[in-house]
Amino acid sequence: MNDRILHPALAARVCSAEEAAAHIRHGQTVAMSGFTGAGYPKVVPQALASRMREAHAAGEDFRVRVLTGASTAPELDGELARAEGIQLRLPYQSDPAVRERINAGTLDYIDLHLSHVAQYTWFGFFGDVDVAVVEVAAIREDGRLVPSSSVGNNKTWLDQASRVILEVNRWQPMALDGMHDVYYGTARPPNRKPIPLVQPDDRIGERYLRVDPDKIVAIVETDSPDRNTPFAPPDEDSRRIAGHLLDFLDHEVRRGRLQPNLLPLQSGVGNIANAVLAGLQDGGYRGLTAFTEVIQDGMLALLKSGVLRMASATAFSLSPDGIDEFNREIDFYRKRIVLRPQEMSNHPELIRRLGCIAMNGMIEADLYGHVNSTHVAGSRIMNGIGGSGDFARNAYLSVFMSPSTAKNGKVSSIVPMASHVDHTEHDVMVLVTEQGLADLRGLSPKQRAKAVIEHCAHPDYRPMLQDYFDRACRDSYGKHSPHLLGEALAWHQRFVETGSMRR
Ligand code: 0RQ
Repeated sequence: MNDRILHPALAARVCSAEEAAAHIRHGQTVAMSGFTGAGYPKVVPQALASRMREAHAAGEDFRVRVLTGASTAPELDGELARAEGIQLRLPYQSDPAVRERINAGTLDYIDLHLSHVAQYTWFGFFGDVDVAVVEVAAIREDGRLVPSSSVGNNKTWLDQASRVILEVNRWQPMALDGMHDVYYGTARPPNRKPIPLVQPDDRIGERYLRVDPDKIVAIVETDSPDRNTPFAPPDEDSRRIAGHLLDFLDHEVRRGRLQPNLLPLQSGVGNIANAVLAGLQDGGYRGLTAFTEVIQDGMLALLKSGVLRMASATAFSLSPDGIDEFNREIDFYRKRIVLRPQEMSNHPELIRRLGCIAMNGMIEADLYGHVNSTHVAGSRIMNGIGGSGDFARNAYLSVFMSPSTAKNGKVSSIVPMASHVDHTEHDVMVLVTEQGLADLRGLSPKQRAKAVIEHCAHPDYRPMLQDYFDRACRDSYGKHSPHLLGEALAWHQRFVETGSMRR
């Protein structure tokens, strides 16, 4: 008896990855599990990529529309992109091969708020979902599924797809069982009811994913690890950014605008986010909570020390060392971590009601506080908006962070006018660079510009920005958010043409 596939009729549907991939055809919409490098299918996408290469060699077109939770890993995004097999991709991606093709104009990409993906699918905005390919830890006797290391949009994929392929991954620890909270109370308007989640640790749903067994056409057994890149130790800039932010949080507690154990934290991924988490370790806080998207290494350490009481997310995003630590101490973490569908982890109404502190990275910010998280020089996509917009617009405090320069100082992350706007001036409260922190709350546009130039801009660019702002205040068409349009865009065009924003 297979201890991971306990449903007798389903055990008979076990097959090879190649046989499973044969259920997918050109032009179909294929919804896959995966959120960061966690819980994505490991072998069916590779078998699909091989079939695509064979079809292309025979002169046939074979491309599919790929929907996921968020970014995945090379075995999924990388393989399918290199096989020229992705016609359209949504929502978040971070794979170099996918990014290259999007920016070359050969792969269509839709960047959208992560909380929107599930409901847009039920609303029919993306058309029919033909096949779901979902990784799970196990199939129970009753046919329900034990989710693996990410939940993402799996509930929606299993519900909406006409056919389902499951990968049962033996590498995923069975001790994950009990960590998930899959809420099935969602409905389409006008029949929606309030979501009964009041604290970040509340469990409001079910432990397992439901699926109609009749839709399952193939089950593939795997034993492959999740793949997330290890974090670099925080560099000097990240540590300084973290320091400014932690001083600000202390200040907010002293002013009585935050309680001593803060409010639920949301943290993006990456070097700076990790440095902020590392800084919290020594910040004197206890009993904090996180209501966020991903559990990264830094959060495990905070849970271990008791700085963090619990964390709610939709996925893990752990380095190999983090995975080892998690597996070693899984019983400890299981009591303190809840994994939810991303429509819940990123739900705007929950984020607003819980009062999250949102801390995300950015590519650039402009003088008035508009933030660009996604496009270099207004046209070249980096990753995508991810959950940053779900959180920024609805948070109690929305913070965006970046080093003040990029590309070895040739580019200023503070610009006169953002070359692309993901988060408007209405959604951005605090900007932080290694130079300092600009608290934009309650400031008019011109007051914001002064604070951003003074506190966030790099000294090499401060005079250029001040000069621009002074002349804009004098010559701008309107004096509410003064701009010299041609000149503002010329900063970005200079970078495109010379690789530098310097004059
Ligand atoms: O490019 O790798 O080619 O050198 O952007 O920049 O400094 O390594 O920073 O990894 O934190 O990423 C906004 C992209 C920052 C990320 C962004 C170039 C820079 C480098 C990466 P290279 P860094 P990070 C939760 C929330 C949106 C999603 C989000 C992101 C590369 O934070 O994707 O917040 N955010 N999700 O050189 C030109 C500039 C630049 C620049 C940076 N001003 N001009 N290039 N770069 N600034 C997570 C999820 O939703 C899953």
